[in-house]
Amino acid sequence: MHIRRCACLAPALLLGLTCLCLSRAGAQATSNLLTNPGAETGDLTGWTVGGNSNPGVDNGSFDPGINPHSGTYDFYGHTGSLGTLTQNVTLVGNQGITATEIDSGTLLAGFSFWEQGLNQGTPSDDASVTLDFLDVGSTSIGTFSSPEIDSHNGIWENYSNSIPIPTGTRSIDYTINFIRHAGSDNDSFVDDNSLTVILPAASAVPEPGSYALLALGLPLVGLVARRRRA
Ligand SMILES: [Ca+2]
Repeated sequence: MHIRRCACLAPALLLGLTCLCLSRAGAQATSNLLTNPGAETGDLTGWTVGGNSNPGVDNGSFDPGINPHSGTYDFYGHTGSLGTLTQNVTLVGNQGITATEIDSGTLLAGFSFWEQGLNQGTPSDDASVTLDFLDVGSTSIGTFSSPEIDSHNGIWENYSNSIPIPTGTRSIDYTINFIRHAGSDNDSFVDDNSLTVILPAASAVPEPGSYALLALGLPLVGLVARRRRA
């Protein structure tokens, strides 16, 4: 994994010359694996359009008063009953994620997004996010969808969750679903998407580099012991 925390054990016997780095001593996560997660490129870079509403990027002009959650742009549904934006994220080799780690069955997919819609009563146009876990042949082996987030009182609402990554997963399709409930326009907006891979603390194991350090340290232990005897 890309982010590592080291718990350095520096017993006096080793005179501080080495340490055993227990990687993953606590829960840790990759950084955001999504490209253009908050539409700040000003276009749909990284995203594939689906559905019938032709979702796109907005700068606060589609529905005056609904401005991006952060930055200059957000994603919106446009016009039609359903629009989707999908991004496929390859896992193996991405920020150090390995197939072995995935197939241990201990990794989690953490995801988060913000939603706001035009106030057209309950329900108003809203949005959800679906995670589709794909195997090496890009066949779906598991899926999870958030509930529809329907925030239509002038504020953005966040949804976040962590889902176990099925053994055999090699990539994840992250899909934003813009869902129309009123009128002809699809007035749902999404911003600041995040997808991370999390390794829970319970699965912390020394990694190969730690064994190398340990191997380096053991002769030093013997050297110090011999000097003490002398
Ligand atoms: Ca944004």
